[in-house]
Amino acid sequence: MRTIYSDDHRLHHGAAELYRGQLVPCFEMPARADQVLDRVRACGLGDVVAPDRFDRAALTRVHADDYVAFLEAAWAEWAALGETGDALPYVWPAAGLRRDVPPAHIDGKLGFYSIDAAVPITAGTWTAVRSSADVALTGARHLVEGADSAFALCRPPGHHAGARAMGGFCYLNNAAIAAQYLRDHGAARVAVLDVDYHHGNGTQSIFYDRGDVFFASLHGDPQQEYPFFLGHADERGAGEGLGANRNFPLPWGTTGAQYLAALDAAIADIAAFGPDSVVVSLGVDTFAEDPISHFKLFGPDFTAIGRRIAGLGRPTLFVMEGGYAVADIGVNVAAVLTGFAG
Ligand code: 5XA
Ligand code: ZN
Repeated sequence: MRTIYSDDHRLHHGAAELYRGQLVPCFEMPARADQVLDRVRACGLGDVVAPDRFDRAALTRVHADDYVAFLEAAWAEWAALGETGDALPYVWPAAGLRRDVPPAHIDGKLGFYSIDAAVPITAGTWTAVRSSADVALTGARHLVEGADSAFALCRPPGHHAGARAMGGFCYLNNAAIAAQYLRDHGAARVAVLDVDYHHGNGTQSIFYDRGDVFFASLHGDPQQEYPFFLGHADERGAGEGLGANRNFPLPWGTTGAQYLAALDAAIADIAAFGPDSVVVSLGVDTFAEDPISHFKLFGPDFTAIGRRIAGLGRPTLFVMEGGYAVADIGVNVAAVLTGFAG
């Protein structure tokens, strides 16, 4: 299996995030991708290749044009204020406030185009974000060209980013962009399977009313876990997408066996949908020692996840999402990929 990777990810390194009332170093850091790359190389998974460059139009197939324009210009607008630290939102158009008038000031734009404050924008963020999407698109192109699998080592991650909002360390939704690319290049039906610890709210919302892209997610129950406001079991899709969305909210403390039972159900749904290709939002923050998560998965469980996904027998693109136990992230990601590759 080929890995697609770009050093550009290093250009994005937020200084701090708000976590339980304190400013702490960002959990989402460059060392994560370095660890994964090292392990992928060490285990001989396959070639590591650089991404191709794709047109902006590939991004606006799933993201609103004004949102992409905001991301492109955000750092310049922030720096024009004389600021040198990270740009962060601090005010949001919640219930009772107007959403129909996008603000002109960067402080207002940051809140208008975000769901939370876990999205620092630095001088290099847009370059890294754009490259991360190119990494996913290149992986999708490999599938279109006949590969049976590819690993897009994306950073920053993407599954919390909606059509018009960033959040949870995510700016562009790499998995959704890749799924749309597959749809646009011959796949009539695509399934996105999200095995990150957190619900992929962005991916769900992008495809919620579509019957051509099935979305299944296993995640911490939003009653007790981020992103809190999406990811319940009764969200089954809308309109033409009714029945093409499946959530498996799981409680804190979920073990490998419990997780794999839910995964079997998700995979059965995907098999019944009959996708031409599968995109996996691959987060390993389900690991028992992850610092911000509460599941109890260990190494063999990750191998089992890969094996079960392989059982679908479909061309599969793995897209890197979360995982913050930095010393173990590479081993856990490699376990999924080698489990898949057999
Ligand atoms: O998959 N999403 C994440 O790992 C980020 C969660 C951010 C919580 N503040
Ligand atoms: Zn996550």
